Amino acid sequence: MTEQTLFIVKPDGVKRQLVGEIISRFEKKGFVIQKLKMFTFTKELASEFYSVHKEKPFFDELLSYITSGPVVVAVIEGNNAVATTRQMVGATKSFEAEPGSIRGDFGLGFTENIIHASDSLESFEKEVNVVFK
Ligand code: FUP
Repeated sequence: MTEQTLFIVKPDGVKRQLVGEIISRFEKKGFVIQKLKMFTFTKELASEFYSVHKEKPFFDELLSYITSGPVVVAVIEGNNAVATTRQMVGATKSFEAEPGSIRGDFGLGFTENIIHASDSLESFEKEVNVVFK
Protein backbone atom coordinates (compact mmCIF):
# COMPACT_ATOMS: atom_id res chain seq x y z
CA MET A 1 0.00 0.00 0.00
CA THR A 2 1.43 3.37 -1.01
CA GLU A 3 2.24 5.48 2.04
CA GLN A 4 4.31 8.47 2.97
CA THR A 5 6.81 8.69 5.78
CA LEU A 6 9.48 11.08 6.94
CA PHE A 7 13.13 10.70 7.82
CA ILE A 8 15.61 13.17 9.27
CA VAL A 9 19.36 12.96 8.84
CA LYS A 10 20.34 14.15 12.32
CA PRO A 11 23.23 16.53 13.13
CA ASP A 12 25.84 13.75 13.43
CA GLY A 13 24.76 12.34 10.04
CA VAL A 14 25.10 15.75 8.38
CA LYS A 15 28.49 16.43 10.05
CA ARG A 16 29.75 13.06 8.86
CA GLN A 17 28.62 13.84 5.29
CA LEU A 18 26.21 10.91 5.11
CA VAL A 19 23.33 12.90 3.55
CA GLY A 20 23.94 11.70 -0.01
CA GLU A 21 24.51 8.09 1.06
CA ILE A 22 21.30 8.03 3.08
CA ILE A 23 19.08 9.69 0.46
CA SER A 24 20.58 7.40 -2.15
CA ARG A 25 19.63 4.28 -0.20
CA PHE A 26 15.98 5.33 -0.09
CA GLU A 27 15.90 6.32 -3.76
CA LYS A 28 17.56 3.08 -4.84
CA LYS A 29 15.05 1.13 -2.75
CA GLY A 30 12.31 2.71 -4.87
CA PHE A 31 10.99 5.49 -2.68
CA VAL A 32 10.18 8.81 -4.32
CA ILE A 33 11.21 12.03 -2.58
CA GLN A 34 8.21 14.32 -2.12
CA LYS A 35 9.74 17.01 0.12
CA LEU A 36 13.31 17.79 1.10
CA LYS A 37 14.94 20.56 3.12
CA MET A 38 17.84 21.45 5.39
CA PHE A 39 17.27 23.43 8.57
CA THR A 40 18.42 23.72 12.18
CA PHE A 41 15.97 22.85 14.97
CA THR A 42 15.29 25.58 17.50
CA LYS A 43 14.74 24.38 21.08
CA GLU A 44 11.08 25.26 20.69
CA LEU A 45 10.57 23.27 17.49
CA ALA A 46 12.59 20.33 18.87
CA SER A 47 10.43 20.23 22.03
CA GLU A 48 7.35 20.07 19.84
CA PHE A 49 8.86 17.39 17.61
CA TYR A 50 9.91 15.22 20.56
CA SER A 51 6.92 16.08 22.80
CA VAL A 52 6.24 12.36 23.50
CA HIS A 53 9.62 12.25 25.29
CA LYS A 54 9.07 15.41 27.37
CA GLU A 55 8.99 13.61 30.72
CA LYS A 56 11.88 11.24 29.92
CA PRO A 57 15.23 11.56 31.72
CA PHE A 58 17.08 11.84 28.39
CA PHE A 59 14.93 14.72 27.06
CA ASP A 60 17.45 17.54 27.74
CA GLU A 61 20.31 15.58 26.20
CA LEU A 62 18.14 14.76 23.17
CA LEU A 63 17.23 18.43 22.73
CA SER A 64 20.76 19.76 22.93
CA TYR A 65 21.90 17.12 20.45
CA ILE A 66 19.13 17.63 17.87
CA THR A 67 19.62 21.43 17.97
CA SER A 68 23.43 21.17 17.70
CA GLY A 69 23.61 21.58 13.92
CA PRO A 70 21.68 21.40 10.67
CA VAL A 71 19.51 18.43 9.78
CA VAL A 72 18.05 17.26 6.47
CA VAL A 73 14.41 16.18 6.43
CA ALA A 74 12.73 14.25 3.64
CA VAL A 75 9.19 13.06 3.01
CA ILE A 76 9.29 9.93 0.88
CA GLU A 77 6.56 7.88 -0.72
CA GLY A 78 6.29 4.24 -1.67
CA ASN A 79 4.89 0.84 -0.79
CA ASN A 80 4.73 0.16 2.97
CA ALA A 81 6.87 3.25 3.56
CA VAL A 82 6.65 3.48 7.37
CA ALA A 83 7.68 -0.09 8.25
CA THR A 84 10.18 -0.51 5.40
CA THR A 85 11.92 2.75 6.29
CA ARG A 86 12.16 1.75 9.97
CA GLN A 87 13.74 -1.53 8.86
CA MET A 88 16.27 0.32 6.69
CA VAL A 89 17.08 2.66 9.61
CA GLY A 90 17.71 -0.14 12.15
CA ALA A 91 17.49 -0.38 15.94
CA THR A 92 17.61 2.78 18.08
CA LYS A 93 20.94 1.83 19.68
CA SER A 94 23.27 1.97 16.67
CA PHE A 95 25.68 -0.47 18.30
CA GLU A 96 22.88 -3.07 18.31
CA ALA A 97 21.51 -2.27 14.85
CA GLU A 98 21.75 -4.95 12.17
CA PRO A 99 24.55 -4.62 9.63
CA GLY A 100 22.90 -3.55 6.39
CA SER A 101 20.75 -0.99 8.16
CA ILE A 102 21.81 2.68 8.19
CA ARG A 103 22.54 2.78 11.93
CA GLY A 104 24.10 -0.68 11.71
CA ASP A 105 26.47 0.34 8.95
CA PHE A 106 27.45 3.84 10.02
CA GLY A 107 27.27 4.34 13.77
CA LEU A 108 27.81 3.21 17.31
CA GLY A 109 25.83 5.88 19.17
CA PHE A 110 22.52 5.90 21.05
CA THR A 111 21.47 9.54 21.35
CA GLU A 112 23.68 10.27 18.33
CA ASN A 113 22.14 7.70 16.02
CA ILE A 114 22.37 9.40 12.60
CA ILE A 115 18.75 9.27 11.48
CA HIS A 116 15.15 9.53 12.65
CA ALA A 117 12.19 7.90 10.91
CA SER A 118 8.49 8.11 11.81
CA ASP A 119 7.34 5.02 13.69
CA SER A 120 3.69 5.08 12.51
CA LEU A 121 1.40 6.93 10.11
CA GLU A 122 0.07 8.91 13.09
CA SER A 123 3.62 9.98 14.03
CA PHE A 124 4.31 10.91 10.41
CA GLU A 125 1.24 13.16 10.29
CA LYS A 126 2.29 14.90 13.47
CA GLU A 127 5.97 15.19 12.54
CA VAL A 128 5.43 16.46 8.99
CA ASN A 129 3.27 19.26 10.37
CA VAL A 130 6.01 20.23 12.83
CA VAL A 131 8.94 20.28 10.41
CA PHE A 132 7.16 21.59 7.30
CA LYS A 133 4.86 24.13 8.92
P1 FUP B 1 13.69 5.81 17.45
O1 FUP B 1 12.25 5.71 17.14
O2 FUP B 1 14.49 4.59 17.09
O3 FUP B 1 14.34 7.07 16.88
O4 FUP B 1 13.81 5.95 19.04
P2 FUP B 1 12.85 6.62 20.14
O5 FUP B 1 11.67 7.30 19.53
O6 FUP B 1 12.60 5.58 21.19
O7 FUP B 1 13.79 7.72 20.80
C1 FUP B 1 14.00 8.95 20.16
C2 FUP B 1 15.45 9.31 20.27
O8 FUP B 1 15.80 9.53 21.62
C3 FUP B 1 16.35 8.18 19.78
F1 FUP B 1 16.66 8.33 18.49
C4 FUP B 1 17.55 8.25 20.68
C5 FUP B 1 17.12 9.06 21.87
N1 FUP B 1 17.13 8.29 23.13
C6 FUP B 1 18.12 8.56 24.04
O9 FUP B 1 18.98 9.40 23.80
N2 FUP B 1 18.11 7.89 25.22
C7 FUP B 1 17.18 6.94 25.53
O10 FUP B 1 17.23 6.35 26.64
C8 FUP B 1 16.17 6.67 24.56
C9 FUP B 1 16.18 7.37 23.37
